[in-house]
Amino acid sequence: MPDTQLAAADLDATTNKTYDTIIIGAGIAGMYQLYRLRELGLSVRVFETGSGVGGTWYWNRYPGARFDSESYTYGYSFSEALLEEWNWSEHFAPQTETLRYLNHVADRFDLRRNIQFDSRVSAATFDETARRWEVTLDNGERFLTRFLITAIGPLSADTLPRILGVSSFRGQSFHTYRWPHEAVDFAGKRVAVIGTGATGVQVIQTIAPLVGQLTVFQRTPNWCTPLHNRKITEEEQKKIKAGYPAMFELLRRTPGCYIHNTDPRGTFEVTEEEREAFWEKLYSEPGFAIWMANFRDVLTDPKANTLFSDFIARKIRQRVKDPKVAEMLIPKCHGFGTRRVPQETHYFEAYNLPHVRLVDTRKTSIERITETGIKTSDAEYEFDMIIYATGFDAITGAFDRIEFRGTGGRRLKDHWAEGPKTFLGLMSAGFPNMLTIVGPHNASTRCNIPRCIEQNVDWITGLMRAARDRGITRFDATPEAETEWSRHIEELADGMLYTQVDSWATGINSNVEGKTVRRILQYQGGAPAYRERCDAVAAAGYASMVLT
Ligand code: NA7
Repeated sequence: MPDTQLAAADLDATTNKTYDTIIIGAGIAGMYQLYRLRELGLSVRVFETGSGVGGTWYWNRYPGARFDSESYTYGYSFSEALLEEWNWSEHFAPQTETLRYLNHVADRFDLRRNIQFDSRVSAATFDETARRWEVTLDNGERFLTRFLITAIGPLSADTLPRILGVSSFRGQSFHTYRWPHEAVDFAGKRVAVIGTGATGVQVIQTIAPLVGQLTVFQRTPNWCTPLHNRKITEEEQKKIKAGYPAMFELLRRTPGCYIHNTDPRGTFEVTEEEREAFWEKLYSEPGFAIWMANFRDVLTDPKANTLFSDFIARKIRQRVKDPKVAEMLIPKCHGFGTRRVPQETHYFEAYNLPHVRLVDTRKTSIERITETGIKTSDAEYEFDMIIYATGFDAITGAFDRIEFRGTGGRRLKDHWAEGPKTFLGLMSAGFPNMLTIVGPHNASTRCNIPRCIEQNVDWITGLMRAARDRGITRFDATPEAETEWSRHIEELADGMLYTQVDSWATGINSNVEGKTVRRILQYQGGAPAYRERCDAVAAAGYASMVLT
């Protein structure tokens, strides 16, 4: 690759743009990775598309955006002082508070001096001879680095619907991920929301009381359950702080690093009365208990899953006054928990408001966005605002948007064309010196994500330390290790009901060319088993990798 070598020499001679490590992304993962690598004494540069830190929490400023994980389980665990000084105000904090927290972390650990904001990485090419990456920003600036770490997020490649006329609408329109920094006024407005995933649910329940008229365009209903959020009292605050060590120890043992753990009983091992009482209790509990602490077979045994789905359907019928609307809101094509469970606060009651209406786009499809609103197969609606809560090209989409080229100029996008191929979800054979925090095949996308981010980062930091101490200038996963890990990922997902359902977790996105085939993108063995596998590789001197 003579061009690259020439370019590298040129950069070396004329600029001061060579680093030990470049990190792409200054969200929760990139910030923590930066902190750890600086401790090792490495020169590090972080490139961040946004104008501030926070990633997900920087971008998603839509009304109602908040945690579904208990706030105190979500914050970083690496600094006792940070844990001690930060007070979460609610059990499930809103986006504004989380962004404030991440800014506090950036200030406290003086992270900004190594972060270059407003800088989108467009390409990264491995130079085989020099054993390093050349990283290009979309303004053409180039940098060299021995190691490249992606911290680009699993849900950061937002997608607008592929509907005719999206750009022709003359009113206000927003994708939830690209929400403006300025306040948006809803008073008296005729508003459309397209999409009823976890994001759409948060938006709808929040703006329903504020708007003049709300029309929700729903293609697939989801099994939403109550969040039961509330303020943290002073007494609770003290208990949370005193309980941090025990809580983090618990989080290390649960499959998804949540404070909820699967109930060891099977659905049919208890009497009907016990079952109903247990499910009533779960329905009244905060957060994901209902998803994560349910009977052990609810997500694997179709009969158990149907029975529990019927329980939730009854709740929806009780809460939505119009029986026809209630039926529209009850999923018919997938069982509870086989897609991400949106957590709601008075979501179903929003549909009892006289100015809120629900349109089923499977019955009356959206034909086009017009200058003044939305035209479906049976009506034309006028709106002042359209909100696209239409989700993301998940997990691999952010990788596809950067031109990664490994050995022999091979594109990562091509290497992953039939689905991701990775070792530990942290690297891909033929892409040496590159590590993917929260990458595909990694436990983190089925996890209380900062917990798995910390695991990913700590493991990578161990590898970076070994590289520094042993003078390693190149590492790569072997193709055999990659094949074995990718097979392991498939095996773990075998028998899981979610693999039979279309969702972002199975790689489906109707708005992206080619994302129509379900794939196994996530590690399903649980975070503790994943951690053990990673630790074993490190303990064996990075077995299954070639280090030179
Ligand atoms: P999701 O969960 O992918 O939801 C996107 C929603 O948008 C979903 O209801 C889609 O319907 C709908 N959608 C997408 N394209 C269209 C078109 N063209 N027409 C009609 N409806 C459409 O994304 P979210 O942002 O809600 O959540 C992502 C994750 O962020 C979430 O799981 C949390 O972990 C945080 P579909 O279901 O595809 O029929």
